[in-house]
Amino acid sequence: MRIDVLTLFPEFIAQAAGVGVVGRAVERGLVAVKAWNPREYAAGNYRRVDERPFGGGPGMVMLPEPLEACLAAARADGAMGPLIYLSPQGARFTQARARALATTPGFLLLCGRYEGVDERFIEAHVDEELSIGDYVLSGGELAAAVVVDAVGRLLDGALNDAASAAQDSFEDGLLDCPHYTRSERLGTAGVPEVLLSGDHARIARWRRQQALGRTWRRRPDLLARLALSAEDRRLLEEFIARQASRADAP
Ligand code: 9WO
Repeated sequence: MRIDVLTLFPEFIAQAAGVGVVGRAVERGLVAVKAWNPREYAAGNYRRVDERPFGGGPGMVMLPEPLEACLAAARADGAMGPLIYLSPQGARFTQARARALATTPGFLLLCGRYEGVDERFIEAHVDEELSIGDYVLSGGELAAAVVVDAVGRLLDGALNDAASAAQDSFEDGLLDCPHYTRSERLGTAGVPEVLLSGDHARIARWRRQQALGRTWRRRPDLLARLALSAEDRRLLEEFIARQASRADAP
């Protein structure tokens, strides 16, 4: 797959795609991440990429011409797939959207700066607008890095253990269960006894119950969208009953 990013800060994207699981996916040739700087396609000695908005007001707007030339260069180089603009006005980027993008040959990400991008460029060239959450950043680069990371780690062969991806939070619509490692005691806090039992079926049931219970407690909106199996409902009811009987239940 290839991901092409239009950004005034290409080194930001190179950093994000150079470390960890996604960095390894790049090394393994599973994904190529290429950044394109509209400034290199801007006219004149000053290479202006922004202008004052028509109608007045604070801030600046990204000029459409450098973006069009930059996009044309990326497409001519083989960039493929939809052009996605990262903005607070976009549809929410979800694990499901990450999963869908991971099955495609590629896509392009447009990072805005200043007050945003001239609307005519968006109408002419942008296929989709995505938001990673309800907050305003100083530019689209952090959001683009989030999309590159969430998609890159899903590519076949990116994670060393194929089972890891299947166990992710959200892959089954639930939050993750808690995890423990050495030491067996941390101050006065111990590890749940079941995890030391060696009984793998019991451990799997406990983890499933924790995932269900945490989702019920922290993200009831996620749980409401799921059709739980009879066994899941039993595990969740047991979790709820147990926490109701605990004086220290949070
Ligand atoms: C800047 C600004 C300056 C003066 C007056 C009004 C202003 N509005 C903005 C603004 O919203 N700038 C955005 C910065 C323009 C598009 C790129 N930027 C951005 C993307 N901020 N936050 C995102 C983003 C992207 C995806 N998900 C969440 C947030």
